[in-house]
Amino acid sequence: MPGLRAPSNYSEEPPRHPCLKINAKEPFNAEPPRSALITSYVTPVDFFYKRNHGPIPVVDDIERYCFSINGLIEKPKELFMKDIRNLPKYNVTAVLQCAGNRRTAMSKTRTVKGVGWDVSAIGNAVWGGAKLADVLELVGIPKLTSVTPWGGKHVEFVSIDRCKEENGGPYKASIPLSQATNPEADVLLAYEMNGETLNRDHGYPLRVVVPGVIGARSVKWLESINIDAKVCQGFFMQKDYKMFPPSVNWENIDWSSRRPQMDFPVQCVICSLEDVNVVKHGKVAIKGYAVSGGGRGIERVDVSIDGGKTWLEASRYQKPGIPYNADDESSDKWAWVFFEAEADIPPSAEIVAKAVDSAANVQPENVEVIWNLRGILNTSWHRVQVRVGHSNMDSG
Ligand SMILES: Nc1nc2c(c(=O)[nH]1)N[C@H]1C(S)=C(S)[C@@H](COP(=O)(O)O)O[C@H]1N2
Ligand SMILES: [Mo]
Repeated sequence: MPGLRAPSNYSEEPPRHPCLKINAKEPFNAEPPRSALITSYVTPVDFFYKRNHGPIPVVDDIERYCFSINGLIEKPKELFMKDIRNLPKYNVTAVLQCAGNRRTAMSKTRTVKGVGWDVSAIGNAVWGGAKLADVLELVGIPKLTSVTPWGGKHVEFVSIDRCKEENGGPYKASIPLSQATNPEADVLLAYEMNGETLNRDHGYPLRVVVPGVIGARSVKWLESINIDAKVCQGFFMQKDYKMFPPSVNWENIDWSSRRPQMDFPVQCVICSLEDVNVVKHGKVAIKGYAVSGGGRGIERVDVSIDGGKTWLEASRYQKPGIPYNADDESSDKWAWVFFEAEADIPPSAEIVAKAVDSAANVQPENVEVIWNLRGILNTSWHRVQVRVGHSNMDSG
């Protein structure tokens, strides 16, 4: 492909910040410490989790870089960076969350398959780019289209990276055409992250950002777009990132029986405390992030210091000092909400947090009831243990 190249090994990886905890080296998968997440509403690029399935592509010549739009449309077209930059630019503050976030905790109940993640396979960034709805108009697909005259119903994004799951082929995924052509869905072809040119780890020169949907559908290093009658048949849509019940194991799994996961469910995590803490004083700050998929706001975050017997409501904000209100026009619809509470704890306490979204969806109490063999979507109540005692470590 002009200007964009996929290395076959890991000799051309970009530099990364040393604070990241590396969960897998090749392909590179890493997350920041949880305490780093709540230091800033907009996650700095260096601290933003990196989730890859192959070596990071290289741009040799940005002037020559282009991607094609093909499939069930009137006429295929090639688009260059200048064509995308010529369209109206939008900045959308949106969370990207890997479906595997909190997988390590799920695997403690029963083994699951996949890269282990603590609670930081998530970040909130300001993505800058063109709306996919505007891009698709360039090939004659009007806004709010659910099917093209040639029967196209899905928009497939194809990358250039080499993934072993695709037998050396590129990463790909699709979303419904109705979502892609809906300006309010804010699906972007992004070339900026937090006001800077997208870096290589996050998809330079151009990536898809699908707000409110698991990160797996936000394809990086875009090589082509395909308008298809069918949902993408790639590995990551058909043989991965599907939610199975706890009864399904590797012997009886039928991948075709389930839909590809799209929206993520309501989630919240305490980031001011590690899994096990020894604090000097009985007063602890309980702070973290809460977010829901599909653009649903966070209605409430409840915290408990007695393992969930009694609860108190945390305060919520996106901008420091301003209480969060999901109905407020100025709230960021696709972004996370920080929550905060302070509590006097007994000598030994289990601290719990659970969020409720605007559709009154609540997180499940236990990980066991949502256990699934791929270890995705662990949104169970987040629990940490705190003991008051003497130690050099003081997280209070
Ligand atoms: N081309 C390509 N796109 C990709 C991936 C990938 O491996 N290759 N990983 C996906 C997954 S599973 C996630 S969670 C997000 C991670 O994006 P990030 O690395 O920018 O945080 O990118 C998605 N897009
Ligand atoms: Mo992911």
